[in-house]
Amino acid sequence: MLSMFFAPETKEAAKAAAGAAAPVVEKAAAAAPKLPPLETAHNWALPTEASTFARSTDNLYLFIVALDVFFFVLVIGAMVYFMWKYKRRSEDQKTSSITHNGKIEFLWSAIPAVLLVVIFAWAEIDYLKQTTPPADAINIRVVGRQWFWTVEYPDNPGVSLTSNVDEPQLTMIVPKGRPVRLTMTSEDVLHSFYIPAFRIKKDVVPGRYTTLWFEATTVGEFNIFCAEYCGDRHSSMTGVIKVLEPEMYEAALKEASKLEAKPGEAPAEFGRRIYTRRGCNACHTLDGAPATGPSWKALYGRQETMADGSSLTVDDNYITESILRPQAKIVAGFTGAQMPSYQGQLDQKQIAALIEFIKTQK
Ligand code: HEC
Ligand SMILES: [Cu+2]
Repeated sequence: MLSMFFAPETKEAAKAAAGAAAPVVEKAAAAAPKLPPLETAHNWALPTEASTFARSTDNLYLFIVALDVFFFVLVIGAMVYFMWKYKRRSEDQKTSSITHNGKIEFLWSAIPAVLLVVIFAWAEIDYLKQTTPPADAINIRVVGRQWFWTVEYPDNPGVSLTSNVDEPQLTMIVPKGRPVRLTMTSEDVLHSFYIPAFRIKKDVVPGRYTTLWFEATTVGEFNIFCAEYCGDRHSSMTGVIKVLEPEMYEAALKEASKLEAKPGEAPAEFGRRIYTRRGCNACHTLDGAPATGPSWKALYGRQETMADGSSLTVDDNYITESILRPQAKIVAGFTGAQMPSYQGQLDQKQIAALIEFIKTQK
């Protein structure tokens, strides 16, 4: 688990080790932002404080640590002192009869009780703040899937960002100094949405909506993690949240979710970018190994057997249908419910580029 604190280094090492075996990952890495380091703000080795909740959460945490240290020294110190003071001095020394001391017993019950109430009240005040999003918060929807996040902005229709299982990539953009409210759900198993620098974390549950809110205070890039073990590639369910000055927010949002062919870019190359940017690679490999979905190796033109026993030749129409209405025909050996529909999320040009990319996977 410690390795997450050294994410950038281990990523580099992993990439070097993987070598030429992962050409797609190499390509994606050039465009994708690196996982930002979990810099420490001070000597307590806590992550950067980048939201309005961070300081008060840390203060409470440090208060509890300080109490622990104080009582540890007090109790262990008293024990060592009494061991020395009441050591048996001779063979025939007898222990005097012990009764009790009401005053001391009262104090060692009352003082911890008061301290516990202080901790409870402090935590409860913070908790209430953290569970009541302000009415003017920006709404963002988050969907967790094995093993990526999809982030959509209802106030900016069509803006959709996806994290990536092979490389951390830009997953969410928010303005500094404005409250943001997340409405979250899962399409498969339990996940947990976690931004350490903001000190927020909440379970993302299938069939239910959970909410979370925050206000970012620092411009920069911070990690998003999944904090609930959710299967094989749970540890790569990471993303990057970017905090911007408010005046740059809307434009950056449009720019980041724009997925258009660059001038002079071959359709297959553009298709490769969509494959990683939209998270198809979470379920479809290129090396022939089946994952959650069938591999795309030698997919185009092959005879595919469906779950109902029929068979067909994979062509442009079938691929388009698989992307827009995945439930229409289910490949034998796979579950229909797992592939999300990209109806309204991928346009004709993007689908054509995906088809061109699939054709190149011989
Ligand atoms: C959450 C996992 C998941 C993601 C993400 C996903 N798929 Fe799929 N996909 C599946 C599964 C499972 C199947 C097989 C079941 C079926 O046919 O619906 C499948 C089937 C397909 C097929 C038919 C493959 C065959 O062998 O006949 C195509 C084409 C396809 N997906 C394209 C895409 C594209 C393009 C994307 C990204 C924009 C994508 N998928 C993202 C899970 C996924
Ligand atoms: Cu997860």
